[in-house]
Amino acid sequence: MRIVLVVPTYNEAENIGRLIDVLQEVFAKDPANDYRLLVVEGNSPDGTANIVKEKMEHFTNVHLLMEQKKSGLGAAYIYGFKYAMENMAPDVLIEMDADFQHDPHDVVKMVAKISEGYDYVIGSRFTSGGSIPKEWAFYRKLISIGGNIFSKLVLNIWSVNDFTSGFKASRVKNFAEKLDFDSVLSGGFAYKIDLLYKMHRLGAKIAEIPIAFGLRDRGISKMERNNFIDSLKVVLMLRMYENKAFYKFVMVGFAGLFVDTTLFNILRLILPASHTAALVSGFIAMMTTFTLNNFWSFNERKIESTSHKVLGFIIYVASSYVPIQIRSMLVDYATEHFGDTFVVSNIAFFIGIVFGLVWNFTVYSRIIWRKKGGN
Ligand SMILES: Nc1nc2c(ncn2[C@@H]2O[C@H](COP(=O)(O)OP(=O)(O)OP(=O)(O)O)[C@@H](O)[C@H]2O)c(=O)[nH]1
Ligand SMILES: [Mg+2]
Repeated sequence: MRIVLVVPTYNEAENIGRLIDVLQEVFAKDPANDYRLLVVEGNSPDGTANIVKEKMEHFTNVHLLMEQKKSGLGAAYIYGFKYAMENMAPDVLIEMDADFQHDPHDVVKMVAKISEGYDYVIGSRFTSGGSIPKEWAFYRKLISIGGNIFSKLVLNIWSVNDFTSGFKASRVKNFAEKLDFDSVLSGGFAYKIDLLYKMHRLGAKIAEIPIAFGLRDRGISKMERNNFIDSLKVVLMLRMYENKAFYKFVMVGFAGLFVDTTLFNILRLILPASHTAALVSGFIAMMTTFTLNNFWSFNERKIESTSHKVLGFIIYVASSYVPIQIRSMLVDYATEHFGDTFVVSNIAFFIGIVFGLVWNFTVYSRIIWRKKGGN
């Protein structure tokens, strides 16, 4: 496989030369694969680029991509990924920092995981065996650990423990090549969460390998002060986009109601008994909403095969019955205890509807149209 390591640098003159040397030793240990290094240089004033150029005279697998100016970590990586995919024909893209916080020797382990069949390998600080520097200030530990738990809960991705690791390998075919880089929500640090989310959505098989995240070896940190807020914003925005399916599902519900009442009133005139009309219109309305949900609300997770559609529809009908039954029990209970008035029965009815919305959406999004790729 051809592996391209993308390493962004800004004022890493003290680290980059040594990193290139160490990487060459690492690459030599895995001769079955063809490793290339692409340095994305933020036009550092400290001469980082010159050191890279010197190394390029000795090592033909080192490439330099110059940015006009420093424009953030996410921007640098995306520039590098795009360039690599357009010009270097990679099978695997690896992202790694230049300051030795990521152990270059772990690169080979990541590539081995990709060879095993994983599509996205995360060097994880929060999986068993991984670690963050004990020297970090309490608040940095808190933000890092808390932020990861928060991301996991809000984004509902249970197979990942480290959402902000900067050490990752991505399979290009079917995955990195399909990433929509233009819609990445952050040019800074939080691009990591966004790309991870997108890979997960693409159905990538994800593996974490434990890494000990060190202290930066030399040079100064470029960590932006707003990383935390930026990340929080990205996590919440991703979740909101996810909820687009929910708004569509509610609209489909209204369409269903419309079909149901219209058909009922037409059929009532044609069919001998009104209850038959109600049954038929209800069934057709359900088929309509099922189809609309399949092709619109959950279009990214569309059910294609007929057998799966039939099975999906059976679950759909069965599960839709649950909130209807509960709603009727609620109305019963409320009217018995608080009086059979318009207000009481309608409040109970409304609570039942809200429960039904949550119930149905949960069953639809978690069971019938569940995401591919686990979780
Ligand atoms: N091209 C480019 N590289 C950057 C930019 N910001 C950071 N980098 C590089 O990206 C990598 C990660 O940045 P760091 O400053 O180490 O961030 P960090 O690891 O979160 O923080 P520390 O723990 O303090 O090192 C390093 O190799 C930096 O040189 C940027 O705006 N442009
Ligand atoms: Mg660093």
